[in-house]
Amino acid sequence: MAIARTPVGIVGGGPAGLILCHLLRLRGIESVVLEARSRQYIEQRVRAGVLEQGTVGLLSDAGLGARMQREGLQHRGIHLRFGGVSHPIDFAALTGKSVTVYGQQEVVRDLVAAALSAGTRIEFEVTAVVLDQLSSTQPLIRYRDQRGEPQQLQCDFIAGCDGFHGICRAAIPAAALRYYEREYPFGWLGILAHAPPLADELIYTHHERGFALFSMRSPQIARHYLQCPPDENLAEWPDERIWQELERRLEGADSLVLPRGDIFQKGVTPMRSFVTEPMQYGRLFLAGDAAHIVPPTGAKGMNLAASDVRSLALALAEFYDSGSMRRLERYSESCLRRIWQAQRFSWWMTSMLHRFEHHGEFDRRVQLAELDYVTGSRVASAALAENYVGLPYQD
Ligand code: RFL
Ligand code: PHB
Repeated sequence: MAIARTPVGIVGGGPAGLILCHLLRLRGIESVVLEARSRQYIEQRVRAGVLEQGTVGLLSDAGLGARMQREGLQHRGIHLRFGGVSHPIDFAALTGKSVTVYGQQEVVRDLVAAALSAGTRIEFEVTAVVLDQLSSTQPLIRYRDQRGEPQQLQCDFIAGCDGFHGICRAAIPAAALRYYEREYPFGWLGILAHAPPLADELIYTHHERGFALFSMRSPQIARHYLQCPPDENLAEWPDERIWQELERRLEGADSLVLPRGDIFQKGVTPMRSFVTEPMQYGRLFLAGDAAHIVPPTGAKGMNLAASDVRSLALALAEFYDSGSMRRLERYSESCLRRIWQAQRFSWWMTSMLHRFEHHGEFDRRVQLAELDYVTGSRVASAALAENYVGLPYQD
């Protein structure tokens, strides 16, 4: 069996793992990324779309801004729609900040290109990944490489960036962790279509038939979502039914017309809130979806992955500069504060905008009163805006 060594072994080549690898390289710290899927697969996986201003700044400062500045769409706000009327929330006026729509797979593409051109090792299509000796100063990753050959990677630290279904969180003894979880009784059916976006800004729609979100990826590509049962069968959603349902949830006095086009991607995402505490065990540090999940209503998932690994890179840099573990020991605590803020915001947006089957008429009226307040009060709009554009980094 081949045995290799690296300062930081990174399990998972999603946004968390790849951004971490990039930030470490900028500080002269080598790492190896092990990814279960192929390069083509991760570069085409359709997921998040909204980057907070802080995430854009982090990526730009790390030299990854060129294509994002060119192709990303800067948004100065969103619309909340209910009772058939759209209400603008103007982030720029309320906070002086904006967000950028730039697909997660584009961020991943930029990161893979940067890593490979710098000669960083990303191993794709690894299997049978197992972590060992996590409490020692030289933890191990065992795995099989693309050819099925057994390999062993000895590290100073392991970053568990392998998403919600990965193996890293599960490698920690159950007694050492605590989970906090909420499942929602619905999911989102998402589509990509060759069609112009509905409007300049994203429209989050509360409707008695269920939530809908009208988003975009470019001036030619629309991204829309419909609230649906969590286990919805896509076969029951031919394109015509999707367009009709989107149109019904858009009905209103302003008679907005939804541009249609060829649907080229469809998927159903269940919704959950989930937090692991702490995000560390011995020399294993969890980051991104491996440690927490938010429902997509607040557009926080990829941004949290970026802020986790920003903290982890700073803490690892302090270790390699000075030998001090001080910042690494505080990693979990400092991330969790921001994570719980994002959890609260995502849960709140989800609760305010979706249809809940168990709701009676009273609950529905309260939901509408909340939407009325949020869109009618400058203070309440500003609180939404401040969270959506992203709370400031604490360190
Ligand atoms: P990822 O992206 O899941 O990456 C984990 C990587 O690890 C690999 N892997 C393994 N590799 C090696 N060995 C193993 N045993 C492995 N097991 C798994 C996987 O193949 C994968 O490449 O986690 P990461 O890096 O933490 O990034 C998190 C984000 O992907 C996620 O939070 C966002 O996509 C969530 N999200 C959104 N976030 C936002 O910030 N803004 C949004 O607008 C937004 N919209 C969304 C979303 C997620 C969605 N879905 C489908 C879940 C919209 C949707 C519909
Ligand atoms: C998206 O465009 O994919 C998107 C936008 C906003 C969200 C979630 C997803 O809250």
